[in-house]
Amino acid sequence: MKNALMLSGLIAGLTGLPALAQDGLETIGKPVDGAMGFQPAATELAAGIQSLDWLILVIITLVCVFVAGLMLYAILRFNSRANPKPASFTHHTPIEIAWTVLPILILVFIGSFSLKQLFLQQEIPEADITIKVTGYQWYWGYDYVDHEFGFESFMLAKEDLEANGYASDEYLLATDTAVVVPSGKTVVMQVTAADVIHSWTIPSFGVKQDAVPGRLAELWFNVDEGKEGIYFGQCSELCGKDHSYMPITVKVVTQEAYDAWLKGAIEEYAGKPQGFTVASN
Ligand SMILES: [Cu+2]
Repeated sequence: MKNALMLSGLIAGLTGLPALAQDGLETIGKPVDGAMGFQPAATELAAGIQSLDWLILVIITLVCVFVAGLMLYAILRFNSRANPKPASFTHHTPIEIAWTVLPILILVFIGSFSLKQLFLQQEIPEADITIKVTGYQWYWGYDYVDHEFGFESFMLAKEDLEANGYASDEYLLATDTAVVVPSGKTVVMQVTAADVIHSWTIPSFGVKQDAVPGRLAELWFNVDEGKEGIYFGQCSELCGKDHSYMPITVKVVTQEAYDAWLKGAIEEYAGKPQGFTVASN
């Protein structure tokens, strides 16, 4: 069965691009009805963001409980019936120092974790694969710059989902062509736009980057090995009337499946052969 799947993936990779490597790929990164919390983390970045979220959730819960407790205590202990003769002092230096220093310490503590995450996201490592993504009203264009080919990616209509191997609840998420990347490799996306500001994101990867016309921003991700599957995202910057209809589909495959897909894509889109290296490498 597995061999058959691999074979069909290989054939699909060599013959028709849209159906490529879809066979046997599980949909991992998509919103689920009624669910709370994050989509499953597929990268170190997403895992880091999610644990940071938990840490901050614990801290703000403690702060809220503490402040609410103080208020309750003040209401019960110092109302006019329980405390008919109120104290008349206006300043209390030790308390003022405490309520200044304590929040500073809490914020520095949070900052020491969140800055680490920010630097991890924003310091772009050396790329194994570079893909330029361009936002258009209302679709995405992808260029595999190492091999000098590119394609455009449009949302699939409801009636075309099944024929393309997607479930009916993947309407507004699935696209006719998908970004294909191998797991365990550093992918750098160069993000820009051709008309208005869009935003490229995959929640499960923990990445989101505004696509601004005339600017080239970068994001990176490296999907954990063993987490091959289909991941969805949606344009995340209001960009006009069809903003809701320019989703993002990323297929994460094994290195072998990627190589097979790349070979087909290079032929189909007349790109540079595999093994072609950019001058700077
Ligand atoms: Cu957009």
